[in-house]
Amino acid sequence: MIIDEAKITIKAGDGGDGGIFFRHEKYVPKGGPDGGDGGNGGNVFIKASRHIDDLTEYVRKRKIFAEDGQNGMKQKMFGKKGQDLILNVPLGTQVYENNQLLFDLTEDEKKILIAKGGSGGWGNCHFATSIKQAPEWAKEGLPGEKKKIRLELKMIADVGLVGLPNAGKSTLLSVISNARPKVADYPFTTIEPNLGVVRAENRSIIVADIPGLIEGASDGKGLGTKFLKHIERTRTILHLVDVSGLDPWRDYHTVRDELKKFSEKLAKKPELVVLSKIELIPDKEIKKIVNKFKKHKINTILISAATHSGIDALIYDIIKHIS
Ligand SMILES: Nc1nc2c(ncn2[C@@H]2O[C@H](COP(=O)(O)OP(=O)(O)OP(=O)(O)O)[C@@H](O)[C@H]2O)c(=O)[nH]1
Ligand SMILES: [Mg+2]
Repeated sequence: MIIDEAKITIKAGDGGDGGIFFRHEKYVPKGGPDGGDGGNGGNVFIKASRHIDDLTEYVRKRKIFAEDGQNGMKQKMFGKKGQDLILNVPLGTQVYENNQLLFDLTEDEKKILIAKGGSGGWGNCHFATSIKQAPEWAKEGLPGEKKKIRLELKMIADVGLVGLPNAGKSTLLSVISNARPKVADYPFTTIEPNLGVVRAENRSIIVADIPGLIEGASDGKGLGTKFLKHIERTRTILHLVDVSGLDPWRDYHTVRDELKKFSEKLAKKPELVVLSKIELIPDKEIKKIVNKFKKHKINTILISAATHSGIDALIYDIIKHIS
């Protein structure tokens, strides 16, 4: 299962306290102050990596603390700095605090500072004055930042497949990409999103296959619309309509309505309409369906994943569309 959300508490390290020490010299009971500074606390960073698939790690480990800085020592020795922590997260992770988006990690290897370590306090060696030559105080280290954050993974695919259950989305993904999703003759075969990479014309295009939508999905029917968030950031929607269904034109609108209800932004995305399973019905019938779409100024692409008819042309269209 893909874990696409995690709530964690992170805390940067506290700064070490400044040291209070005095030089020990022969015949001088209390030499000058020589307490060193405390070390800074370790910072917490978040780093995006395309080699990480999901947020599982942060569901198991909910509290993450960076190391504290050590206290200052005698002979003006600095306390050791606390070690920084780097949390590796999948590419496409968003970081929220109090439901406000802080960072959107869409760039591989990008590293952001999420909690700053506290500064170490000054040792008493800084506080000697001509009047007070043996100060018995130093500064305490400052606390490290603490935050409760929510990590949310939003995949970044180029193309998102949508359609009713059984439209043939997963079959198409298995034909055009390296992915081998489960395919079967019943609705909701796909219950988790699948990603596949299509390689063509020296390009790699990431295609996301998500569970089918049904009427009322936005009210929670079927598997609901929660998976649509995974294709909110794709450049193009590929809308698959099964021509062997009772009323493909209506099926098309059922899905469109759910997309609109989910988000205007998603509904406004460029869409390629693909009529699938064309080997199942006579050409005459297909022509009628194509004309119906055409009347409403919607161009369609015809394919059969079973016979591979139209597949190369479809891949070409996808490349043209996202270039
Ligand atoms: N005849 C024919 N059958 C197809 C074609 N493409 C897919 N199918 C069949 O249609 C059924 C559903 O295919 P899937 O790829 O699982 O459909 P899906 O859209 O991913 O369905 P969900 O995951 O349930 O949303 C399977 O039995 C496929 O074998 C096609 O081009 N021709
Ligand atoms: Mg499927």
